[in-house]
Amino acid sequence: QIEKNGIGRPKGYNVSWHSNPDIEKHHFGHAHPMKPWRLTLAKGLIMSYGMHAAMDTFVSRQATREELEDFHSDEYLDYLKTAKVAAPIDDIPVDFNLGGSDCPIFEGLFNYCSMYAGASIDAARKLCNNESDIAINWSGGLHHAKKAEASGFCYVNDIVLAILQLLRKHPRVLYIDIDVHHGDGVEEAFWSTDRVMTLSIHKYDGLNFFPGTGDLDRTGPDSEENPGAHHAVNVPLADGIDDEQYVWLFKTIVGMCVERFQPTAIVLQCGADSLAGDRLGRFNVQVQGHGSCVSYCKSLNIPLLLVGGGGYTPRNVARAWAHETSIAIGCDATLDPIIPMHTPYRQHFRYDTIFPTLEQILAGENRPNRNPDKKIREIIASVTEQLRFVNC
Ligand code: TV1
Ligand code: CA
Ligand code: ZN
Repeated sequence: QIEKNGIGRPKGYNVSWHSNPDIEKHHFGHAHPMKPWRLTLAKGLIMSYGMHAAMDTFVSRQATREELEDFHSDEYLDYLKTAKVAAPIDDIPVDFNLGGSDCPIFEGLFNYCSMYAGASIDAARKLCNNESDIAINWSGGLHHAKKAEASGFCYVNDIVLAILQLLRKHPRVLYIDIDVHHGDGVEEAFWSTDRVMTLSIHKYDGLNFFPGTGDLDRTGPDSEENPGAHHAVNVPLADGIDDEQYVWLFKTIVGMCVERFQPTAIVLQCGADSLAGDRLGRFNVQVQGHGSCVSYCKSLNIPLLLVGGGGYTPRNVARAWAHETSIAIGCDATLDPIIPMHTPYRQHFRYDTIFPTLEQILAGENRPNRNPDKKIREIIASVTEQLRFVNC
């Protein structure tokens, strides 16, 4: 293989980047928080640092109907494919939960869904073939979609489809979800198997915050006869958690899950709505802390699939996913934190660094930390107890 130029790509360590500019052009509609355009911003930043030269880059393709049917029902896919754009009617129940304000029907919807799913499937296959050590799809990570239902801005569950690919080669897959929302769709899909352990860290208030599930005692099916028992790990948090607590919690819990479950592949959903200053999120995690979760997973030396997810303040989404790309390829220590002058849309970043201070990010807004250390220790104790029942 031709030696790549640029930024110190270690020999024999392959990172693949799966994306397609077609995905970025779709619009969910006026005022909708999900903006596929954030992927353009992230890609511009990744490329202005020259990071694409250190990866195998692939223009992803649409998932085939057959591939989508690995998880989704025929009737749902038919409807998704033929659904016509109509005037939005807020919060009126609609077929397959399509067409409301969260999951609108927009121009090119089916194309959008099959493209981001195709990228995650391709990425998973690269890991199965041992052609990549880390595979990345920032357009994926849409963790709420169900077998026959759209939910929370997600229509097709690319994560479930990717994990199903990994399970062809891998006996055990660990799914980790750092999006601020509960990864309910992935959890539900693998609820009854002991070949996938799901771990989601999220805001949970038992009531209002979407999707309203993911309490600590939701650990899997109740029956001990069911192989999925104890294989769902949920970490509910309150507003304002900071880097120090989040990274401590992440490393402790992921470390324990890896030790007990011995995964042979890991999927990390890097939802960037857990960052401070997110339009929908409630945490005070910074780009550095978010990235530490990626570093930790990389350090385990287990095939790793990185997908995107939520993230509703585009400049911070781009910062996080560019930083995490640099961690994947191992050039993070050499990146200049000052955003390169020739970066497209550079003015959108507001501050010219990848790592703005918390004060800069919050711009006067105050979000007190409602997570006492004692509460974090209780969560760790509870998960420790749960994992005693996991044996592989
Ligand atoms: C159109 C225009 C849609 C403005 C949706 C925030 C909007 C939201 C909008 C919104 C919004 C949600 C609910 C309420 C359930 C509904 C990608 C009873 C300012 C992975 C999905 C959150 C998160 C859905 C997705 C949530 C992900 N929050 N403005 N909608 N109904 N939906 O609460 O996990 O990040 O907010
Ligand atoms: Ca989560
Ligand atoms: Zn989210």
